[in-house]
Amino acid sequence: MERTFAIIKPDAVASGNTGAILAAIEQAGFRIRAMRMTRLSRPQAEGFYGVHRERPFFNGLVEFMTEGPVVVLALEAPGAILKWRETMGATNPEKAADGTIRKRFGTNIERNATHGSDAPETAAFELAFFFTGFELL
Ligand code: FUP
Repeated sequence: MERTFAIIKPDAVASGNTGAILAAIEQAGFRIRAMRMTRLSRPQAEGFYGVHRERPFFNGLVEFMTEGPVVVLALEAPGAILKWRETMGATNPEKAADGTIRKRFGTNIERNATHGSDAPETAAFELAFFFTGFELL
């Protein structure tokens, strides 16, 4: 079993797609191990996306991620990290495969409905960023 970290981003929460995305997550075979609706502060969003600090899209990304509530999730499945990346589809919804979450619910490369960890180290960092050890037991 492997765990990964996911976010249902402000665009998808605001457009009323939280439930549909949770259903897609469960239908894809993930077990939801922890989940919380929250709202990211600016320092939280800047810290979470710290690896992108020097990128031209950083400020827009922080603005977007703080504009409204998000749902943070710990997902479990065999090969969860890669499996969740495949279930989400490409970063740019226009390039994402049919049936993927970003294709179904994303708008553009910034407002792309969901986040997923890209490697074991980032999954560990991101899960610990939002959940206590007790919540992940
Ligand atoms: P991903 O791992 O698929 O979420 O994609 P990246 O780590 O490359 O990018 C993280 C987030 O930055 C994306 F989800 C959206 C945002 N982004 C932009 O807003 N513009 C870009 O050109 C690239 C990424």
